[in-house]
Amino acid sequence: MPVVPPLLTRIDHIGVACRDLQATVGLYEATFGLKVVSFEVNEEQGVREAMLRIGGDGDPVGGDWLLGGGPSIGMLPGGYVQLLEPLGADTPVGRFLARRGEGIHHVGYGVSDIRQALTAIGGTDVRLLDERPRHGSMGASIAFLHPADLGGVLTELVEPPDPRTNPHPTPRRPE
Ligand code: KFV
Ligand code: CO
Repeated sequence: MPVVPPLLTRIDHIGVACRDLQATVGLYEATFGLKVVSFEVNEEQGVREAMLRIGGDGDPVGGDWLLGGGPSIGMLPGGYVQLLEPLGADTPVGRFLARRGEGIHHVGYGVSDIRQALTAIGGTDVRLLDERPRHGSMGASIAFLHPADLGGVLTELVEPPDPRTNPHPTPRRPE
């Protein structure tokens, strides 16, 4: 077996398909006390979406946890719940809702270099849905891998933006 260097740095987010974004945001806020850190419409992906930060009081750093001499940035606790409402029926999330109903749509994993990760994974039997990175939430670069090649799990790679150049007002990482 070839030795594969570790590509995934953390769980970035769980993508959840829903029919009514505002109602589902309200459910997550009321049930878990989560806070929305970003609302975006992504026309290319056909979604209206909200990111809710886990593991902090809306604080992208993750509260006091790091201050206790915890792990490196790549091992931050938390991550996000990404709530996804389709912009139309003929979109990935629209088709998913019609076929399967509401529920977990994909898992997003952090990578430190998405182009390098795509090159590495492109050399395996797992199909790339995106050969090149695309625009994702909060300034991230993202790319999807085919669920049929990964045990039925639609998988997203997420490279957070460089905080020095990220135009988004809500940083995903400590600066
Ligand atoms: N998970 C697992 N299987 C899925 C799936 C999912 N989310 N969506 C579809 N499938 C399966 C489906 O059950 C069917 O399997 C097959 O894929 C084709 O279904 O065994 P079966 O029954 O043949 P279709 O034709 O209904 O699906 P279609 O949408 O045309 O294509 C599926 C897929 C995965 C290729 C497509 O949805 C895709 O390219 N998705 C990547 C883009 C995406 O999902 N964007 C929305 C999220 S945007 C986001 O997360 C952002 C912006 N962000 O920053 O994080
Ligand atoms: Co996502």
